[in-house]
Amino acid sequence: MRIGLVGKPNVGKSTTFSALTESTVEIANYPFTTIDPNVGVTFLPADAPCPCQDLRVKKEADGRLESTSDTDDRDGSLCEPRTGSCNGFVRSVPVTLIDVAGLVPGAHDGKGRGNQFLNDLARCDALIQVVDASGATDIEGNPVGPGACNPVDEHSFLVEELTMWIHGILDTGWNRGVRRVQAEGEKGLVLYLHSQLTGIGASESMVNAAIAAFNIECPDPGLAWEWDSATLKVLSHQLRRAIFPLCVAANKADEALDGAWDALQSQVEAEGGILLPTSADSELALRRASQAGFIHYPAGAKSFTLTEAGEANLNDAQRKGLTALSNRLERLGGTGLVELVSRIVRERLDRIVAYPVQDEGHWTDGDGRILPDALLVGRGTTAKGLAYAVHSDLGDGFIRAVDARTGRVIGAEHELGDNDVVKIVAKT
Ligand SMILES: Nc1nc2c(ncn2[C@@H]2O[C@H](COP(=O)(O)OP(=O)(O)OP(=O)(O)O)[C@@H](O)[C@H]2O)c(=O)[nH]1
Ligand SMILES: [Mg+2]
Repeated sequence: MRIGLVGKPNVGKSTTFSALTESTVEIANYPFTTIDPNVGVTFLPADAPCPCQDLRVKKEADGRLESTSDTDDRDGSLCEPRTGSCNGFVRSVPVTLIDVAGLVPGAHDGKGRGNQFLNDLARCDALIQVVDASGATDIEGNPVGPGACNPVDEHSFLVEELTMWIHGILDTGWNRGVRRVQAEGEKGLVLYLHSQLTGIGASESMVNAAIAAFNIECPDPGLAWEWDSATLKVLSHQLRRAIFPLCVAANKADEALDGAWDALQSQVEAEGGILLPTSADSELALRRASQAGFIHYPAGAKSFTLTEAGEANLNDAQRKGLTALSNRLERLGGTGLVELVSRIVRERLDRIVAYPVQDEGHWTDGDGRILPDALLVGRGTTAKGLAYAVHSDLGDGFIRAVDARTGRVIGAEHELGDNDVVKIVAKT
């Protein structure tokens, strides 16, 4: 599960990345602060309670475990996540984020940092465009003050650049490539497009969806190898929609005028995307205060409270800063970041969480670790698909699986449900 952060320079991509991955990267108020991509992992709270809740209920009923005490700092959670955490049965699941250099108009012609770095976004399941909702930076990211740019323009040019990136990949060798598959008709065209675009994460069903939309837009396009650049661009636009569904973080919402993102929101939602106002800066400050032990701020919460250490150690300036943050959170209804990524994963990408284990009785791995992994997989993923998601050897050697909740054997093609606990039996 990978999500890429894109947008013009100086909008807060790296701030978003740093806040969500709790890592330190370069952030500054000028364009092209980031050149090499940053890759990291963020953790999102799973929708359903961690299966360790069921395990606790079972163990307590069998008299093998005392009920949770008030002083339990994990609020009853029993699992031992290899990565992420689980408290009060709220399990966090990993999502990889990629933060790249800013994109400027004309990037496909080499402007700014060009668009070659977009290859770093290949194989992302979705892209988040970060826009500057405060409108204080121009289209190239220079901080020039209010009214410098508006989010709709930022979005339009980004869509154009992504389309031109795909166009650039197709344009090379189009004529020769398409002639070679002409005998196979539309099927040949799909296979050809798929082969050209697998490198950027296109699946055959994405290509099919794009061709269907293209056929409606261009009902009589003529022979494929004779398509001119404009026709190829229409196709590239539909391919962009299918391969990289765009959602938007209307960032710097803390400094934006009310309604600054309304027009863009309608546009993005009309295309099936999601736009939420965000304040990456606030999320970063809150995560840092939480890491320092001064506040309780569960990821994505709409408010925070001071810890005992916070009450005892914060100086006046820090208290003032936190009060200002608290007011911001109230006004914006949270910083929006975790909510945006969670909604993309759930609504746009339709992911479920599966828990692979080695011991179907104790729900542990080979080392006795309880529910060590929580994997986000696509709805419709089969038992064998999960085996491949864990490790290709496990997929190749797949024999059968066991639904650890019911103890029933399930076959390779069995579709998993959300929150399933699954043992995979494979040849080694
Ligand atoms: N007011 C406000 N400022 C923000 C917010 N998020 C980021 N900033 C500021 O915006 C500036 C740019 O942030 P970066 O995260 O470096 O932006 P970027 O998009 O990664 O920039 P490039 O790497 O140059 O493309 C910095 O001064 C941040 O502190 C926010 O939510 N609100
Ligand atoms: Mg950056």
